[in-house]
Amino acid sequence: MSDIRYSAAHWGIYEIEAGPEGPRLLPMREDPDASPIGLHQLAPELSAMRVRRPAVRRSFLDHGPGARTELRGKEPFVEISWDEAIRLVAEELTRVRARHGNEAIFGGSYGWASAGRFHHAQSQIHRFLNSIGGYVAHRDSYSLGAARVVLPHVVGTMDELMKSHTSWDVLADHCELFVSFGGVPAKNAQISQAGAGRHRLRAALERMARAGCQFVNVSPLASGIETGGPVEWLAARPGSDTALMLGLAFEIHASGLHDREFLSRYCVGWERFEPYLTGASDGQPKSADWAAELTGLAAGRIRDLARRMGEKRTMINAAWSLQRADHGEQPFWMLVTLAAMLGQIGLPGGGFGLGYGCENSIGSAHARLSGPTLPQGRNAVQAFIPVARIADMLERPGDGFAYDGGHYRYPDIRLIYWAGGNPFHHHQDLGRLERAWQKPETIVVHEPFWTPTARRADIVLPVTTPTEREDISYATLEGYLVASRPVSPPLGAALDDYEIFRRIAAHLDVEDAFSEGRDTEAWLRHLYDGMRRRWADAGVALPDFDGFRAVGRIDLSSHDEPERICLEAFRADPAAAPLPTPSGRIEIHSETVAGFALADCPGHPVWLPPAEWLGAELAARYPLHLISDQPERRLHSQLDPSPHSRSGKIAGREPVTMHPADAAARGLNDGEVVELFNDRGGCLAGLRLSEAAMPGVVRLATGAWFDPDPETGRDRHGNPNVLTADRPASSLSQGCAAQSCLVEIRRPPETPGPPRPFVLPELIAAAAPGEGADPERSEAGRNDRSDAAGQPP
Ligand SMILES: Nc1nc2c(c(=O)[nH]1)N[C@H]1C(S)=C(S)[C@@H](COP(=O)(O)OP(=O)(O)OC[C@H]3O[C@@H](n4cnc5c(=O)[nH]c(N)nc54)[C@H](O)[C@@H]3O)O[C@H]1N2
Ligand SMILES: Nc1nc2c(c(=O)[nH]1)N[C@H]1C(S)=C(S)[C@@H](COP(=O)(O)OP(=O)(O)OC[C@H]3O[C@@H](n4cnc5c(=O)[nH]c(N)nc54)[C@H](O)[C@@H]3O)O[C@H]1N2
Ligand SMILES: [Mo]
Repeated sequence: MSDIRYSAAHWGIYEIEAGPEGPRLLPMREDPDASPIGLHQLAPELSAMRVRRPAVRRSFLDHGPGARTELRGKEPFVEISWDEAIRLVAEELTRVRARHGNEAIFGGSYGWASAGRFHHAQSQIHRFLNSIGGYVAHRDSYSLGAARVVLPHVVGTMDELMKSHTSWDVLADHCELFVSFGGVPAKNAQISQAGAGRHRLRAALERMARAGCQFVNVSPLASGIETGGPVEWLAARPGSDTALMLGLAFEIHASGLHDREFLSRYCVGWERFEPYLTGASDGQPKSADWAAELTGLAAGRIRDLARRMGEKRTMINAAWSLQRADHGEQPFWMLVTLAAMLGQIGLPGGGFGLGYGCENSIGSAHARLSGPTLPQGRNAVQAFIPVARIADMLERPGDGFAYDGGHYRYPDIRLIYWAGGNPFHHHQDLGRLERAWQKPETIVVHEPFWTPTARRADIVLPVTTPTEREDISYATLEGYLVASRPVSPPLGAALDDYEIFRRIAAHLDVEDAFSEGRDTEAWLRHLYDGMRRRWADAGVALPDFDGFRAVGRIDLSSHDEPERICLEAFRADPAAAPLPTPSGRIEIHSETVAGFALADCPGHPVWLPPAEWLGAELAARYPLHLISDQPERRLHSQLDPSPHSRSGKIAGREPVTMHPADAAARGLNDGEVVELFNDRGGCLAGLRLSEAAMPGVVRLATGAWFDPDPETGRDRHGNPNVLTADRPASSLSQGCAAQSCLVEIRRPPETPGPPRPFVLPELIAAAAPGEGADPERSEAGRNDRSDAAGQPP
């Protein structure tokens, strides 16, 4: 029995402390480097942005589905009772299914939602939609669109690799040279999907540095590896990483430092790749001199690094950002190829990493057990989209698309149902998405907050936050199982996603299929008991559910595997532990991918210049490469209204970082409001000058709530996705390619008005008589306008 109660979130485990002014969140005391992000979850600035009652866009309520869809995001909402809202959603689902079939419902509903595993919104919505005959789903993620598709052809699934990275302990003991493309940013390792435990990155890097490991940061940003010691910065042009890796590979090969035995015993296709590398097949040796032209680095530095890589125990790592780009498959495929040439894969401290620093879990030595998951049932609809093709799907119903060697057609979507994501945060070219978003007849969104996506819905249903619910949190490799407890009661009329879906299911006569007769408590017990049986088989004993709840948290560190080495078993015996590729070996050349005959992703890694990068013709007009990376002070768009996120802004706008020389050339000063623009759109941001950005590169993190000026359409808050291109990584993966984007920056032609991202939409209380009898409509639950009026802009 413990008297500490916990609340778990993607960015950490927090202790709930009762105080005279209400509950507070504190960092878990065992966490050596807790993330401040989640401490602000209870901030009044956030509750002011809550959706408190079900709400319907006015034209939709007055004229029905499809009415004035161009007014989405621009019209007032009418608040209605839960009974009316449930009936409205149920009737819409029934209408669309009867008239167009379940293939007309997009329920992909991508997004991070909350860390709890029962209240996981994606699982809830998919289970619900399956119980009514299915929905159009999405494949892959914005995080790893290109990697998830290409890596199974090359070395194995991304899911498996993420769980089997060589542990930090092994790196500290054996790694002599750590070369990272895209850094190992502590800002990103604050987070692990489903709940970070102890934050370990900082200590791990410092320990490696103390042990004498050398660090090389290949990145447009000097920051991103903090070791307490020196870090060598190679400021290669963004998007040129594959060329640099080829240059390194060429020099390693030319010096005879490549491991022929490893290449023949553990790999296939080296003989197909070698002539490309040397230039025998295309007349272009991929030498350091060739790579120097493309990357902007001195050829001597590339040769020097190649030599050191050939001589030392070397770990080569790539951040996920590299593959969130045009031809994003190539840097990951080439990284594995380069590591194979060094022949250290499966040895302690050597080989490759695909995401050290991207999440706290990567490099962890904790147990890799599978946590509780809500069963989603079977989806009777076959149609799907690669996740980032949403605007394409809405604009081009019936058109074909290629994906992983297959050919498919876009469905004709009439209804979008979203729970647990924010497409007006996560998608590229938001201007295009705004136009495509007008096509469906009906858009239903479950949200705790009035996010840009909620504001662009027809029906918005208010959802509880994770701090208002009991749940089980477990993230693989994080070392804790947490009984997450509610911190405060639901605000306004908010309900859990589960309860909303249960009520709609009841209306549609599928309640038993959806709920199986369980309430939330019964589900938590059921999911826990299933996990407890599975873990018992794996030798991990858990108390019963009541015992778990009583202790609040279970530390799993006695099951750690500190000696974890990626692909160790494969190296020891490739016949006994083959890879899940067609050959069972590392595929430097893939017959399968070659067989797809794709010009933008041939059978082995190649250099293909991105459509937008500093080497493109377009750079004459838009000479700055925009990095839209993950934000330090929030998770994507989550908690952007919090004081922690706001305190990172410049006069209420997201900061854009620029090299002083680029600013001087444009006559711009630190701290002023600037406009970023290209042919797709524009946004305002606050200028921050720093020599940590390489010249020609600017950085505007993602997640500032989209705030288009109604007059100009220009975003006033600093959301980079008005600028990014909605262009797939390739026809292999169709992955998100946000990082390939050129812009220009100037002082805005007119004095800009203030940003208004955190202002509620106009809400009209329904006037129907008798409504006052609705018990949810208590004064406390009303959407009190004074809440919003009291806030800073
Ligand atoms: N330009 C650019 N764009 C990018 C990226 C980039 O690098 N550059 N990165 C991409 C990546 S990697 C990702 S993962 C995506 C992230 O994109 P998203 O996952 O869509 O972003 P979040 O802001 O986390 O959105 C989660 C939403 O769920 C809501 N929510 C939280 N809990 C619950 C709940 O219990 N129920 C319901 N119904 N809702 C809940 C939150 O309020 C929030 O609005 O962005 C992508 N977009
Ligand atoms: N605080 C915080 N942490 C997060 C998230 C968050 O929203 N907030 N999101 C989480 C999620 S969903 C994901 S998927 C991961 C994403 O992890 P990543 O995709 O790796 O994260 P990013 O921050 O987009 O990029 C990391 C760094 O890569 C470098 N970089 C960008 N482009 C290039 C390039 O072309 N070449 C090279 N060599 N370097 C480049 C930049 O220095 C950038 O800071 O982060 C997770 N961690
Ligand atoms: Mo992500």
